[in-house]
Amino acid sequence: MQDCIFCRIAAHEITARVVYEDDEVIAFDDNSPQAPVHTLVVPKHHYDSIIDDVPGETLAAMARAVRVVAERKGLKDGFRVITNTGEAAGQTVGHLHFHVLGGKDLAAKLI
Ligand code: IU
Repeated sequence: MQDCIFCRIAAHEITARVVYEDDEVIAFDDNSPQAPVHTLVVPKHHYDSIIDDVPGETLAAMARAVRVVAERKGLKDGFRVITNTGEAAGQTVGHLHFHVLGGKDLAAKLI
């Protein structure tokens, strides 16, 4: 989708700090980090959110990318993965993405 910012990042039309990339997904640092590590895992194909018709292969590729991001960011003590779904949940970019958050103690509260 030409007007989708994450499609444009995936196509390298817009610069981002890429942490990991393969044929299916790209992972890059959030430009407004909410934790010391805040990386987004994004499928290259456009899906609106997790409740779009997302193939299992794509979800598996995203899960693999989460693991690589955690390794590359040194998140050995744990981290959080979230995907906001819909405006009421705070989804501001309408392209499926997982937030990988870590680098500080997240155990005290869920959100
Ligand atoms: P959300 O769950 O849809 O609200 O998450 C969108 C995230 O994308 C949010 O954390 C933004 O800071 C982040 N982001 C970005 O990293 N680069 C961008 O160009 C834009 C948003 I627009």
